Amino acid sequence: MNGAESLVRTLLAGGVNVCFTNPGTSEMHFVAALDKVPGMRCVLGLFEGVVTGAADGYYRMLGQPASTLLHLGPGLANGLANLHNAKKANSGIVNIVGEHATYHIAHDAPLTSDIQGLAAPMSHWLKTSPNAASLARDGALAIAAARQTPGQIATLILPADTAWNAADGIAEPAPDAPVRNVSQGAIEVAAAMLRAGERASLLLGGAALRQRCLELAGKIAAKTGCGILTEGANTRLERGAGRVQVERIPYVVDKALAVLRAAGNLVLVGARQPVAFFAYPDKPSLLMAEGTRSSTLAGLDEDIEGALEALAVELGAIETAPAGLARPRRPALPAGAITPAAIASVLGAMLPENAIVVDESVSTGREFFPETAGAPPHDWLNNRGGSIGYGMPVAIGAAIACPERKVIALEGDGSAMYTLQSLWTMAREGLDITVLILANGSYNILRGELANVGVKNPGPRAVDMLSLRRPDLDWVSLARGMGVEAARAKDCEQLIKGLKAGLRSGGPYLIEVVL
Ligand SMILES: Cc1ncc(C[n+]2csc(CCOP(=O)(O)OP(=O)(O)O)c2C)c(N)n1
Repeated sequence: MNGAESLVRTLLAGGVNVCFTNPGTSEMHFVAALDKVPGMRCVLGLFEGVVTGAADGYYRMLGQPASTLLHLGPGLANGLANLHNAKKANSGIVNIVGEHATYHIAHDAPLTSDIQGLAAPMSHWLKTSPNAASLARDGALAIAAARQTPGQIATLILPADTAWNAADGIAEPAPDAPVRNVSQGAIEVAAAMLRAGERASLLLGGAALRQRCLELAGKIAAKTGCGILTEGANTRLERGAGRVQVERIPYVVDKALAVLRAAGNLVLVGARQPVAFFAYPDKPSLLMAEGTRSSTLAGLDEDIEGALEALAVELGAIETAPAGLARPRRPALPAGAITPAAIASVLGAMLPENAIVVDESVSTGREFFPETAGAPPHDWLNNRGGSIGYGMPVAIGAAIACPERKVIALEGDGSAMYTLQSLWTMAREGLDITVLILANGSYNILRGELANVGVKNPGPRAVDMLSLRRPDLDWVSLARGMGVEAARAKDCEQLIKGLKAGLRSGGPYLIEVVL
């Protein structure tokens, strides 16, 4: 077998059986090996941001890394923004990047570049495999790195001759290391903070946002009266009827400061001290209120569920009924003009049980939570890295990870344009994804940001840089042009009809929601 085949077989032996790809000449032996070895699901993306974002969504839902296959430095560079988002979401990815044959690099051919230099900032683990005999072992190291807790971006650079030369066989990744338990000291400090009689809150992130952990947090809240908070954007939040609700720290700094003033001291569980998304003149970067303290119960690399369980035991809360359970509630279906509030009601009324909501709704979606809190249990995924264009690719990965579940992608029209090639992959793979394009014809959030950073009375040229008009985007045509059925909704009745059609279709469907 050649190196490429040894790598593909190593990936499969290591449980990596999906490859999101956009290949080129230097990866042709790898592509040929995909054909030769059964068991790898290969998914083509027509832009590398689709590929890396899909691998992110896949990990978020399964907790298992997928692999990518990208074409040299430029292919990697196209995928970096969503690799950045995946890194911030702690998603494990075996990120494979082709490279020229080792002896060709010295000649500075057109596609030669510093791939390691490009990859390093977005990778936790990075290696260029030196020869075909090493490739399987390096692949196994990459898998083991990606499978760490939390997940890691493991970038393996694959010179073409390592793929085509003869290899010895496959390699097996080291078994997953057990996740570290938190210290008794951390549990006692957290318990003391919650018992102290001062106002306190749990700030949850990462695995702490899964149902069992939320239930434990709810028990602790019922016993101690503490609040339960999360960061504004999360990798995967399990919510809906019967689950413990959490309050998100708002994006807008003044609102965030008010929430944190009310929250008091913070017990951090899979989360860090909260920071503002951006700096603004005369506003703080760190959001914790003056005079409050924080203690870390568990980091993302520790056993978060075990830590919450131990804290609940320490506080005598383990048998307590959890506080803050969301009661089942479906809002009434609205009629007439489409507003952000009306969209929230439609979602609350129609979210199917077990749906996966990928939220890139930006300014339109700020108030989607209250109206959807009592919908049947579902997952809510946000952009952890702030680089827009994450939503539709992540929806692809989630749909491939969970083919039995309905995926709903809520997309600002500006954000959706970054990775609209995703629609083609959705059509080709027949993925059960309903995309709502929130078509306000602008980078609406940035209008507010212009004021927030202190720009008064912006002129027409500045305002024009935040407009998506001239020409208007025709999302129905864009979707149909990529094989995705689509409808335009100009009022709530049309939105409801479109959402019904999309959810019933079992495949990809796009609704242009005209705001
Ligand atoms: C890669 C990248 N480029 C630019 C930005 C800056 N940015 C943040 S939000 C935004 C506009 C989002 O527009 P849209 O998705 O239509 O949502 P809206 O603001 O209209 O609610 C831009 C350009 C970014 N976050 N990431």
